[in-house]
Amino acid sequence: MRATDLEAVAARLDEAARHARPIAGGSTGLTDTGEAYAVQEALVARMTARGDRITGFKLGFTSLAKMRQMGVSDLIHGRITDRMRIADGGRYDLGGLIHPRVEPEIAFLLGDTLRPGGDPAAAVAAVAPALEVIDSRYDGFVFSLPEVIADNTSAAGYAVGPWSAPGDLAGLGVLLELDGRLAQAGSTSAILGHPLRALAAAARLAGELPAGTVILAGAATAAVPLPPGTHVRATVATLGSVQFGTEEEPAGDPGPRRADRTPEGSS
Ligand code: 0L1
Ligand code: MG
Repeated sequence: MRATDLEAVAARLDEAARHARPIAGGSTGLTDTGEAYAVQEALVARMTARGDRITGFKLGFTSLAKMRQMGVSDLIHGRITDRMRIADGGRYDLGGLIHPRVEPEIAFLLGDTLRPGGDPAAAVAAVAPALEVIDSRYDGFVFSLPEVIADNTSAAGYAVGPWSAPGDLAGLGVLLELDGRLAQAGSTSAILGHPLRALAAAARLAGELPAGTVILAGAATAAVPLPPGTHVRATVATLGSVQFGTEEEPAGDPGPRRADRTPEGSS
């Protein structure tokens, strides 16, 4: 595809997100993952031009549960920004989202530059339980692999719980609860066999990630729909919990959806 066509796909996805109006999967003409990442870059550039600050990197489809749920078999990656951040214990307004889902994850905080082929454990300063909200900009979460890559891997929101010094992360139990009821249960081993492997993959895919980057390692379970008026909590054994409550959707036109998120560090 020509550069102008890739930019046009980025513009369509951006408008879909800002006005909560999904587009049809299969309508982008994307068939190549390299071109899809070029669209993602253009999409993220639109966000940063509006004032978003990139805070981290996310991996998707790192677990069999997620691959099966979405019918794909490749690891993908995207960007998270300060306006996607949800305060632990806070409220999260779903207004302006299309059809949000939530999934439990592990977050890493880099204390040192993470380089391809480097020792991922040595670069990690801290680890935390995390929740990711995904909100595909495609109708019904139906898309091809290049299309979900172009859509910044459905990134919409993320919450990070208390940071701990990194310990043994193998085989830790992961629970996702909605209003105190178990929605999903899994293990950190579902993330590529060990969450540190996700870090190695992130370094390979990103090239180099600087100290201070937050990395979402990917979901330990399938994602579940996130309704308004819900208390959601993820618990990872030994790491603790992260939680937030969702607000009722406001009536009427939701308007631009990224403009009203809490910037990182301000809550
Ligand atoms: O696992 C992820 O965070 C990537 C999600 C992309 C696919 C989806 O929308 O489920
Ligand atoms: Mg995820």
